[in-house]
Amino acid sequence: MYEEVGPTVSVFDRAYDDPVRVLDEDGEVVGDVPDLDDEALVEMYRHMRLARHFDGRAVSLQRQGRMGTYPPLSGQEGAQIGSATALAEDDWLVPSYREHGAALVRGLPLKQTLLYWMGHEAGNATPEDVNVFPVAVPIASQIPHATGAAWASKLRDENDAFLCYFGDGATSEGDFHEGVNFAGVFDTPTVFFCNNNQWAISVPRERQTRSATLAQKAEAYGIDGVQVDGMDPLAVYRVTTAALEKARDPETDRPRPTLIEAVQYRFGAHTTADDPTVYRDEDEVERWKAKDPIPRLEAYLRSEGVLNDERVAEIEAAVETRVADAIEAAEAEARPKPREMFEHAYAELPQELERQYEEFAAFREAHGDEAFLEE
Ligand SMILES: Cc1ncc(C[n+]2csc(CCOP(=O)(O)OP(=O)(O)O)c2C)c(N)n1
Repeated sequence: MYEEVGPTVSVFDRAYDDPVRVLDEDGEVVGDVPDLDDEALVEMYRHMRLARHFDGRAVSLQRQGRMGTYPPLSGQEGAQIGSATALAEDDWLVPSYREHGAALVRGLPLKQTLLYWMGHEAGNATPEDVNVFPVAVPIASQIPHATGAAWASKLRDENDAFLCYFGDGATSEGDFHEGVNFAGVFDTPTVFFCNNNQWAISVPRERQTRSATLAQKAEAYGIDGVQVDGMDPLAVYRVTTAALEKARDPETDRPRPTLIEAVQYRFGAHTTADDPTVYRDEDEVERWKAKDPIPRLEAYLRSEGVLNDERVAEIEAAVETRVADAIEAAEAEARPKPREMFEHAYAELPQELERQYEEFAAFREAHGDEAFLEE
């Protein structure tokens, strides 16, 4: 592979089907522990607990009719928090629609994520100082965006890296090929992070591609590809840190992109509009739940004397308060006006959207929708 990329190259110098691991399923050390101090490790654990609790509450809100469709992340906290923790302050995070955990590490307020899934256009307005791209629902569309933005950043000598997330299903899209190929040719500072959670809604990983691994797709683009145990947050941190360093690489002035395949599982439904019991067995879910990234990191931190019952209880209480406060703040916002659906994408509404709006307005009026008529 690429010899000039510096001391972290060893993490990429392995078979594509040999995932990098640091902790086993019981939290025992089986690989090189990354150089993180105790506070940073606790912060990682805190973020994972926060993401998990937020997720459970968000699903409940949707079930109670207090939120629209929501894509749960449980099971994927190790991949999200481990990778986002590796970002430097000025780096950029380019999410799909499930990266609520990664985004909170970057400082996106939980209220913002709630507003988005509650249907407020304001949920799309990322604060100026938060380097997170908007949610991308069209599968893989964010991949060429991440390549293009990274290329622009390189041309401006900004030395920032772009971490782009997508699922296993996204690797079958043309946008994946175009984005990663371009990155390889133009040496853009992009890290392509594939959350292989085994399912693209109801399509299993085996039906997605004949490739034995997704990591090996990197070979075709002339870049490094590496598999990591995506439910091992320390392994994910280690691999992403190495890839980001290689993406910035001011030493050689030659950034190189990387494709990371984080092998993991989504414990819940694809979204709250999906019922996974019709396409996957409970046994499979239970097998993966034994690899849960949260107890795994907790067991390690307890064995190192970094966490104890008291500290865990404190974190639990703080997490619950933070999520409750965010829900209260989001629900205090006035409900979005239906007209907002048609705004923001264009400075002036194109004729076709104007026609759709008129039709929609007539429908609402015919049904005596008072709230709508108040506008
Ligand atoms: C271009 C496009 N085609 C189809 C869809 C409908 N769709 C939404 S999610 C999804 C599956 C995505 O699976 P994957 O890429 O593995 O991501 P995951 O949600 O599992 O993280 C599909 C087909 C879409 N959003 N965009």
